[in-house]
Amino acid sequence: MSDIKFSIVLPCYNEAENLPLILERYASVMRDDVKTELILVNNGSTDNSASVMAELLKKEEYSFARSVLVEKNIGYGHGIFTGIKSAQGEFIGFSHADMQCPAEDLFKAYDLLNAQPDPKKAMVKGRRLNREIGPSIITVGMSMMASVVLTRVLTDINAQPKVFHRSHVERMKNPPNGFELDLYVTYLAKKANMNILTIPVIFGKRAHGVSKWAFSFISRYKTILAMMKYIFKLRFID
Ligand SMILES: Nc1nc2c(ncn2[C@@H]2O[C@H](COP(=O)(O)OP(=O)(O)O)[C@@H](O)[C@H]2O)c(=O)[nH]1
Ligand SMILES: [Mg+2]
Repeated sequence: MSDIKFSIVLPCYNEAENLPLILERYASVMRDDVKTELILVNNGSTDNSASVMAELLKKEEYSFARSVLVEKNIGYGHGIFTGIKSAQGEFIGFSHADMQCPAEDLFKAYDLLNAQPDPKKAMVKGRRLNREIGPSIITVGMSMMASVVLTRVLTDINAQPKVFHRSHVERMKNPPNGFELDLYVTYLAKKANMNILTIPVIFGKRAHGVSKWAFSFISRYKTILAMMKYIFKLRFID
C-alpha cells in the first residue's frame, strides 16, 4: 500500500487549453494533511494535450500530478475507469476537466466522507445549485426515470465530484464506457446500501472550448437516448 490518501481522477478529452488552469487550481487546493495524487487521463485526445501535459508535468510545483494515456478514445466512462484502476489512494474521487467544477469541491467531499463513522459505507457527490431550466428538466426527468426503473431514489446523477473509498471499486465489475458511468457508480452505492451524501456545488462555465457531447442537437439526443437505454440495461446486469 502507498501512503497516498486521496486520488483525484480527471478525464481529459481534448482539453489542452484547460490543462494549465486545471493544474494551477488543483495546486492551490493541495493540502499537507492529505497526501493526494492528481491523475490526468489523456482520454485519446486528438489535440496537443499530450505535449501540453508533458510540459506541465515537468514542473516541480506540479509533482502531485501524473498522467495516464488512453491511446484511442472509447468514451468518458472508459477514461475515468482507466484512471481509477491506476489510483493508489485509499479514497478516490473524480470530476471534470473543463473547470466547470471547482477544485476545492473534491476536498469538501473528501472531508465529509472522512467525517462519517464508517467512510466505506458512504459516498459523496455534488448537488448542483445553479441549473438553467432546460438542462435541469432533462436532469430531473432522467433521475425520475432511473429512480423508477431501478427502484432506488437517484438525483442529479451527473453532478460532480464523486468521492468514495477504494473498496467501492471492487463492486464495479461491468463499468460502462460512456457518460453512464456516473449513474453506474451511484447506483452500485445505493444497491450496497451505502449512504449517499451530497455537497452543494456550482457548475461554472467551461473555461475554454465547447462541450464534447452537447455541441449539437443530434449528439445531445444520442447521448440522452443512450443513457435511457442504459438505465434499463442496468436493471439486469449488476
Ligand atoms: N464527451 C466526452 N467527454 C469526455 C471524454 N473523456 C473525457 N471527457 C471529459 O468529460 C468532461 C465533461 O465533458 P463535457 O463535454 O464538458 O460535458 P458537459 O459539461 O456535460 O457539456 C470534460 O472534462 C471532458 O474533457 C469523452 O470520451 N467524451
Ligand atoms: Mg463540461
